Amino acid sequence: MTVKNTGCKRFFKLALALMLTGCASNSAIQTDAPYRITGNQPTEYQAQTLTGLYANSMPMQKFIRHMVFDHGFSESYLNGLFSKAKRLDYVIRLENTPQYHGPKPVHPKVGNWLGYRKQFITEAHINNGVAFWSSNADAIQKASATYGVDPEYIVAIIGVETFFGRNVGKTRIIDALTTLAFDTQRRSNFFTIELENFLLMTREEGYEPLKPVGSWAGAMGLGQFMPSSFRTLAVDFNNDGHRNLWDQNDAIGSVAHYFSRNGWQNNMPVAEKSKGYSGESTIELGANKGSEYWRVHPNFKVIKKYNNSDKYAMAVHQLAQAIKQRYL
Ligand SMILES: [Ca+2]
Repeated sequence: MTVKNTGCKRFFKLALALMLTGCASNSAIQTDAPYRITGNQPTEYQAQTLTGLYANSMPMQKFIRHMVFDHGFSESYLNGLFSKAKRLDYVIRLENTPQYHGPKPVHPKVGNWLGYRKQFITEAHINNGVAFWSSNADAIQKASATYGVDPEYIVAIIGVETFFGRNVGKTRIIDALTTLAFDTQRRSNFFTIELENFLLMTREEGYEPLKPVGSWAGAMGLGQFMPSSFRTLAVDFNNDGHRNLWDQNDAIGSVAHYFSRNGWQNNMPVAEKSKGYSGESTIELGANKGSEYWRVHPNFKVIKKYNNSDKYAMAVHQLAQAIKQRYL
């Protein structure tokens, strides 16, 4: 869906580091719910006035008024909370870097398709995908059956997004979204709405609002859901009463739900290689010499709903096929 971006260089370095250390278990994956609070919003944020880095921000003041009048938040709570928000220079830099541009945050366009492919169709991704599938076989089978989504695509999305939960991002979501909403121009409306959804999410789900971390663009958990998608599409798949996208089971169910709601057709083709351009359903991927042509099916467009890039969708497709071949 969603959006994310942690920056592929860092991703690649992490993947490389994991390969070198031979880490093939799921031990690095955080599966508990460290961000949850119980009861209502934390009271320690109460403040009469807005202080900190956003003390003089007119858009911030306007946003707080909106949250108070339209969603019934307490003004002193929001003053206290946003007095602790940080403006992150690296987030501004990433947002203003042309290679990250798109209707939503997307993966950076690193080189051509073959260069992009190399980052995700790796032995480490395939082996760790098989391991992730094996250790979550029941949840993946149940999600596939419940939502009618081929299991290998659930696994591959989580692999491409976060290397199976090992790279869920370290940026505080409230800082990322506050910075993007009030200190950047291009997609400030989009991110203001996501910040609104984030606050609603923390209230609805009982999350401590300064705790959740994720990508620089505000995407969370193993499937990197933006707050608006979290609210509408995340599911409590392990039936513990909470939606927690940092939990493997909930993430697996939520990714399958996302695909289902966006029109996935179970057991139907996604893409096949074509000799040349053959009509509207053909995509062209730039390779070293010439181009690759692929005939794509409706399911390919469903993957693009997750991240609006042909390269992204093709990487998910090829990783899914490679993992399936080794798993079965
Ligand atoms: Ca749950």
